[in-house]
Amino acid sequence: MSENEVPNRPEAREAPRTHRVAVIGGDGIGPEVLAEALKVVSAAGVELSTTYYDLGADHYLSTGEVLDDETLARLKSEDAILLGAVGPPIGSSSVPSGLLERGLLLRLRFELDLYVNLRPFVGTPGSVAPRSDFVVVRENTEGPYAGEGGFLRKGTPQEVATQGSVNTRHGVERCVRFAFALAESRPRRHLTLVHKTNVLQFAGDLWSRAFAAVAADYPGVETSYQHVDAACIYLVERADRFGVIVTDNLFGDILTDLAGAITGGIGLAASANLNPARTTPSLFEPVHGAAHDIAGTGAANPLAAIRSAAMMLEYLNELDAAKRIEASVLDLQADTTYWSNTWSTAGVGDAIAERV
Ligand code: GGG
Repeated sequence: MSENEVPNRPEAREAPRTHRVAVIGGDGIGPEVLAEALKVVSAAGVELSTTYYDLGADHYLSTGEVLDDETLARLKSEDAILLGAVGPPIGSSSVPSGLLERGLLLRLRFELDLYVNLRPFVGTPGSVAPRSDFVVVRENTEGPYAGEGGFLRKGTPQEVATQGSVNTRHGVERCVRFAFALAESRPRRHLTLVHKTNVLQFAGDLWSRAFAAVAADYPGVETSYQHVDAACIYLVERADRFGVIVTDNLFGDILTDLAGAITGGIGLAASANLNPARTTPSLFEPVHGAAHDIAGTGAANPLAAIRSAAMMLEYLNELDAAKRIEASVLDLQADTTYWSNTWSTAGVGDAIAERV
């Protein structure tokens, strides 16, 4: 090769791969916050091959089905799933309560074995916990969400309702192991188990023993334990003490709404429903729900959806784009006018897209 010849580098590089992403806007503000998330992904230079899945309340009302097997099979063939929000307006008489959440969101978590629900929180200026930087690892396929229970003598004055909490050694241990590995990879190698072992003596005992057993494999990770009620107080008063929290499905659901509220608002809280073995697509969604009261008004904050999309890009190995989106979110939050509460959904999306 002569001195002036250009080496054949472009051909040597792998052609950029287009990621196949299922988009489930869902209900309420779901579709509008996802539109902003996808705008930002595109501005970050990542090409997605998106397929929109019309699922949620309207789909149920027109077809009588929440998620049919054929659609589930198509979803399983995607690289990742981006979901907005699921749930009918509160008090809706046309959709039975919880049908969509259980039939769509929980079914996807169970069928795709998305056993880790990862929810990162970084305190924003002016929030209750401005110096906090922690991650909650919520077990995502068991606990009271597994659907064990039923009614006896329903509709009579003597009726009984039971709701079991399913805790398998396999399910708990794999989630705890994920949390230890995550804690080990972070600068502050600290992991807190949150449960209610003093009262929930069976589930709590299994969680404690699984936690202790896995801890032996991670001598470099400092550990602690808190009852869930005490953890609520610590989150409000000293959230900067936490590094990684691992907890069961129900405690994790509740704690992460609180975590969102103390770090800048639920409109910022992102999540990844992960199958760490990658045998099925993982699912990314803002922690907030459908918020029907503000749907269509332009008042919904799309940052949680945008940050969830960044988590999806990280999962898809688009690390540079994911980092630029996260940095742009922090940059916008440093702009004092952002906190004036007058930004529209599209305005926030545009501001992030420009920065990215
Ligand atoms: N994007 C989150 C969403 O739609 N949440 C509705 C809900 O009720 N989720 C319950 C859960 O996360 O377990």
